[in-house]
Amino acid sequence: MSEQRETVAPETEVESEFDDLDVSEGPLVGIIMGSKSDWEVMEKAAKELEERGIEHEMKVASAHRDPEVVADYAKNAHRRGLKVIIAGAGLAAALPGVVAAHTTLPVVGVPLTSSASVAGGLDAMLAIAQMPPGVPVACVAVNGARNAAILAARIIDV
Ligand code: RP5
Repeated sequence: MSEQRETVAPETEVESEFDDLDVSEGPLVGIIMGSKSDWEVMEKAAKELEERGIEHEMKVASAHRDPEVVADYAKNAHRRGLKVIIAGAGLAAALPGVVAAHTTLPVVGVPLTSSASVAGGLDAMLAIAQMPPGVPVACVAVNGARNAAILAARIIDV
């Protein structure tokens, strides 16, 4: 009679290791912006999330200046436990749309004014709102970072 050995499928071992991982402790909302010059306005989103006790993170990366960084961030966001991404940018504000192109997570875009803005940020607002069918981005008011955070909180229902 052959020796009986308990065998565990490799998939099962991996799955049980994942069972021990607590992703609930990581950030739920990612706040990304195109430039350090956006920080002052985008901080209002962080403050709102802070007050609501919602874990979040902030990152500066430009869709035009750091395209690979932005793509990697968006591609890994779901796996890292993020539920919503808030993306703020000014001028030709491609950032929210590029993030949305690389993730199925909901993306809230914040059009920002900057020193070179046209019509007080209308350039950024149109760039964010006028997404092609199939790649949605929610768009709040120009400099509406706080509303973006409130919307993110409602999306994740906390
Ligand atoms: C955008 O260009 C940024 O989001 C920022 O609002 C604007 C100006 O950037 P800086 O020249 O101040 O870095 O990409």
